Amino acid sequence: MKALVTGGAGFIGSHLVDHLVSEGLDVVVVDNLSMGDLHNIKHQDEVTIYVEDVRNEKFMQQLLQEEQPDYIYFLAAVASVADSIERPAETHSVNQTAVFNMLEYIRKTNLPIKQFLFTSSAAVYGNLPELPKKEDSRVDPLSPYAIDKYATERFVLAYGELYDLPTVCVRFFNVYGPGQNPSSPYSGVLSILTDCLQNNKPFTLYGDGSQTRDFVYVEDVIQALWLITKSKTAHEVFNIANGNETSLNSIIETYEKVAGISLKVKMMPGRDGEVKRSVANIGKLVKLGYTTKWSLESGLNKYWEGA
Ligand code: UD2
Repeated sequence: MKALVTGGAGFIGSHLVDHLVSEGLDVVVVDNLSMGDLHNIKHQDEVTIYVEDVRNEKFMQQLLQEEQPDYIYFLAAVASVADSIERPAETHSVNQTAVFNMLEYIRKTNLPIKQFLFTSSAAVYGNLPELPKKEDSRVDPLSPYAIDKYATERFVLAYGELYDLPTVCVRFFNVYGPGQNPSSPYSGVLSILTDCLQNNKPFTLYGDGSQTRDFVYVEDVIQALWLITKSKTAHEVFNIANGNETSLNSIIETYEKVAGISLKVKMMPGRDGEVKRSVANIGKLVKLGYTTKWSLESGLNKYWEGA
């Protein structure tokens, strides 16, 4: 069995690649290294790696023909709400057009895939008051990022239904853990907090810290992705999260305790397009056998030990 992972050198992608290798799959990675780093992949010498952009349509078509993957995990993305507001056209070309082009090629060539998994985001739910978010909760995408993710989900699911392709979508909530790049202001808040605590840098807090998120440790995310693949699920959407709502203030406090360091905080106004509260109902994933192995505290401890 062969798996193609786009964005396979990125934070979540590289953990997935290592897991797929350990499950005995042949793994092919495409990554333009815009945020990713090949060193993230532990099993580098057992993986076929292409440093390319998923927007290179010719290249992607040739790759699919030559490699004939059974599983495709589409993780390549401009993975930030704030970044999508700065660069909406570029975000769109990666987060929607590149995925669409691949689906279209699979359809036209009848490529015999076993599962096409698209990674969407909790951003699609926006700021509607119903909590926790279920996969069939109303959506209200507020940013170019969220709109692209939601529209692409619809393409992925419609292609699945209309052309009988085994497609599935997942909505990541706030994933954290080793390998998350802290270098961009759009990086995950926990990678930035880790960098600040480690290097005695001031942390910029956007808003008053009362915004909430559902933080999930990357190993649990990989568990979820692999369960979805093993279950041969198609035409479905799954939340991938921990199922707990935590405010930014509370995560800062917990992380300060874990690290035994007190953080210097600089306050800034909240970011545009931001979601105020976010927490998932993970019941659908639990039905597939998902159990969260990492609480926020144990996940942060593990992350801090390895940092
Ligand atoms: C996450 C995802 C994004 C999208 C979104 C869906 C990451 C990196 N991004 O965005 O791709 O799926 O969820 O809702 O996982 N913050 C600070 N200071 C900082 C950085 C962040 O205060 O230096 C705040 C930020 O304004 C936000 C919270 O921390 O309120 C979490 O920020 P984030 O960038 O980690 O994730 P989020 O939820 O904006």
